[in-house]
Amino acid sequence: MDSFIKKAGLGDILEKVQDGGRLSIEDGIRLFQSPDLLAVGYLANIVRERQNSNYAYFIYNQHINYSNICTNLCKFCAFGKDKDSDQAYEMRVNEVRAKVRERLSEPISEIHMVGGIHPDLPYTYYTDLLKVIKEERPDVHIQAFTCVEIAHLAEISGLGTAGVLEDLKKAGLGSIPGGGAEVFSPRIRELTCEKKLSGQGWLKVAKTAHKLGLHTNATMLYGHIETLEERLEHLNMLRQAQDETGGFLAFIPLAFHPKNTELSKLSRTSGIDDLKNIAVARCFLDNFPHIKAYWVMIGQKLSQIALSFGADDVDGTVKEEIITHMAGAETEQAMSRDQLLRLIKEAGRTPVERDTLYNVINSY
Ligand code: V47
Repeated sequence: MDSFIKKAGLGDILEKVQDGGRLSIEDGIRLFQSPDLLAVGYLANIVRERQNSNYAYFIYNQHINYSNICTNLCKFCAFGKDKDSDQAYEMRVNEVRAKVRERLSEPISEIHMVGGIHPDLPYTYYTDLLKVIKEERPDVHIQAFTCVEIAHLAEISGLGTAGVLEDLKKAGLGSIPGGGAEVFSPRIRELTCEKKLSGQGWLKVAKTAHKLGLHTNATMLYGHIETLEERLEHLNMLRQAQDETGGFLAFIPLAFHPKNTELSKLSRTSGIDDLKNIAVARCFLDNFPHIKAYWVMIGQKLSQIALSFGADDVDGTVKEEIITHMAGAETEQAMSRDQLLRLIKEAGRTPVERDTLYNVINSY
């Protein structure tokens, strides 16, 4: 096996991976540039196996997008709408309550809730959302509000980042999802999402959350106008932040979907790039416990294959995914537990139903 990696010109990276050494930015770029996908996947699989043995995780979760009204209007996003758009929506708190009630008979352990940066909803709206969810489902873990939303709430509440996180925690917030990271590079942000919180700002919110005992995830939106160097810089900043706090649970590469966005002339990502993003992230982010292959974005079939390319998690049942579907995703909007079990078992992994913090709910 090792000779096949050496033949691919990746012998030195294999040694680092086997010895638990740290990859450089240049190593990461070489992996992306390697024409030998199987060699890159083999390396990622070594790291995955060391970190997560043969387990592959999924969660029984529900997504709620409380509003798509957004002042940022990023060029890569088809979900966010101006307040005056006829496609704009905003759920009342009781509508969110009803969404939770609708599915009380299902064994949902996590509610994943994000929205846009709304120009005028008051801060109490957000704490009320958390409270009504907890009233309906006291045991559910609420993973809500990206670091970008948290920065907005810190501003409108006047509480500051740490203050607002403490307050949201009291109202029922359990952890923070990984969205809004996009690509940290100021060049990319300037060109695609100039109004959005900066990369440094995003990292500051995540690190503050970690210091208060709140776990967060991290994402990278790839496959638009970013360079390989910018991808690796992004991963490097995440790895440094994780060295400082240890608070990230999972990294999720997000495949750009161009339809209905201002970047609609770009093509969709290829299967090779999707797998490479997972594999390179697995090799490079040696201090991240989990790499998620989000089936909504890369499809059920590719997320199954990703379990041999560094991923150890496929997200979950999801239900009612809107953000990617507005941008042309052709995947289903939900998967059942049985479908997830089959997907994982057929990939040769042992399925584990987890909660948000990766505690085991059921193993199979
Ligand atoms: O923040 C926006 C991205 C994110 C597009 O933390 C797009 O476990 C692709 O972050 N094509 C939302 N991506 C989704 C997200 C997420 C999903 C599942 C699990 C977790 C987690 C996080 O989607 C946004 C943005 O970065 N996005 N537009 C698009 N056209």
